[in-house]
Amino acid sequence: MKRIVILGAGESGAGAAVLAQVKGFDTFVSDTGTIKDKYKQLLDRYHIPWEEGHPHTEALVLNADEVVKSPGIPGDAPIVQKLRAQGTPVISEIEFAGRYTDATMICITGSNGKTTTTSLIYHIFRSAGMDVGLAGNIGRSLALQVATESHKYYVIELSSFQLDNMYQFRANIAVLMNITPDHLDRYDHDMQKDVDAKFRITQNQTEDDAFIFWNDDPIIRRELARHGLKARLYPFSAVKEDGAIAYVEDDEVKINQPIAFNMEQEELALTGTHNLYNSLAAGISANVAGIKKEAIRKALSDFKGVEHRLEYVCSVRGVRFVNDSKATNVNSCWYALQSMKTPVVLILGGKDKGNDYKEIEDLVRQKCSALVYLGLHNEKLHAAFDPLGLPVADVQTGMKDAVEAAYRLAKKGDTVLLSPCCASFDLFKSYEDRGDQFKKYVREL
Ligand code: UMA
Ligand code: ADP
Repeated sequence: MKRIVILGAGESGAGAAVLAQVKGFDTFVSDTGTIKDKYKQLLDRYHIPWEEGHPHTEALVLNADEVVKSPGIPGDAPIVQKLRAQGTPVISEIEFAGRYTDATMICITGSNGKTTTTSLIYHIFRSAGMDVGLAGNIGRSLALQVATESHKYYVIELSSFQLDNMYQFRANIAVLMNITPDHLDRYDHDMQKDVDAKFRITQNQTEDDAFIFWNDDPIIRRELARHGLKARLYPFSAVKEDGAIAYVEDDEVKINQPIAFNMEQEELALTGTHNLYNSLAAGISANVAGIKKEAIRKALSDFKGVEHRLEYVCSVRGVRFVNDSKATNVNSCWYALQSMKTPVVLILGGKDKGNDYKEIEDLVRQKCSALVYLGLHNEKLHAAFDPLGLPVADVQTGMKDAVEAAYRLAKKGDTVLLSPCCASFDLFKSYEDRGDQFKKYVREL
């Protein structure tokens, strides 16, 4: 019997283990940390053996015929290197799950906008009554769904980490939002490695498939010239321009292919330039899948947005508070600042992933009235922004103090924006925890 070993037993690994087990493989799960109770229960329910809390046991891992690696485990982890050296295939959960479904796969990647676009596409498909599953980096294992339910379509958010170990998987509709520096710590500070990972979303695509992408991204254009794709191309842009098949003209959103579609821009539920891109990408995906225009229009206009992404919290004595905790890189903060219509007190900082703050320097100068640095190590922020001469608060203690400092610095009519440019892991459990704490302390003001 073929032996499948799964490394990591989080959302991805536990789901892959269930799929391997129901497909009749000799399945084993190894996790160096502590497996969460809900995943232990899932593994036990399917009688899957597992280990936790110590380095992966080589005798139980290296005898695998194939290994499914959780995306959070780096490719240069010692056990992965050993597997590679002995020629054992190491694949991702998505690659594994893709073998056991013939559903139409709509896959979304990019540096920013993945979750919003994925959620919006899923919302359009659901509203249109399609049989659709939601999976991937958004927090739901594809493998578990393939093992336990079946759908005609899957909308899958893919991180670069998930794309890294995909080989045969084919996206019928692939969406690439943009490519900007992120996760450089995981790619040896070599951005091309991240670019190559993202472009893997197009590998194995045929003439019958669609590739939807932002026409104005210089890196995507450069890579397109290099790759010679077979898929039909659907470039979108904010404005009508050479090559773009979808854009805004005279306040109208227009998608010209495959079926002509239009709607008033002001009817879009999501605002801001970045969200226009997300709406265009979602609208094209639905159009390519053959969803009726009326259904697309309705769903693009009644979508409720996603928590922690430019989420309005409330106003306190004339100061608006906006939670953009998911802005974990500099580019997403750029779009947040660009969409602001009032002076901004910006709360930023956290675990730096190799950030270059030059990208937002002009916008900070134009839009910000004060800054709050929130992190255990704020030296880089001081070096980047203190020269602008804005009032600054340095907070190393946590969100309560950051919210109070921002409120003190804000004037009536200002917006306090949490858009940190950084990961959250120095002071918080996750970006959700950071955003939840922000909302809690704002409401206590
Ligand atoms: N572990 C090991 N060995 C190691 C390192 C970790 O065994 O060397 C174990 C940990 O103890 C833990 C498990 O691996 O129990 C966790 O695996 P994981 O980090 O891959 O996390 P999952 O819970 O499986 O979630 C993963 C994605 N996580 C990451 O890529 C870090 C989730 O994306 C995704 O939703 C989920 O699969 C389902 O597809 C999260 C994420 O942070 C949201 N993504 C990054 C991002 O969006 O920026 C890429
Ligand atoms: P991802 O899943 O790629 O991290 P999200 O949809 O969760 O993307 O959004 C992450 C952050 O990026 C949020 O702060 C959001 O305001 C911003 N953002 C959303 N869409 C885009 C886009 N198309 N381009 C740039 N920034 C975006």
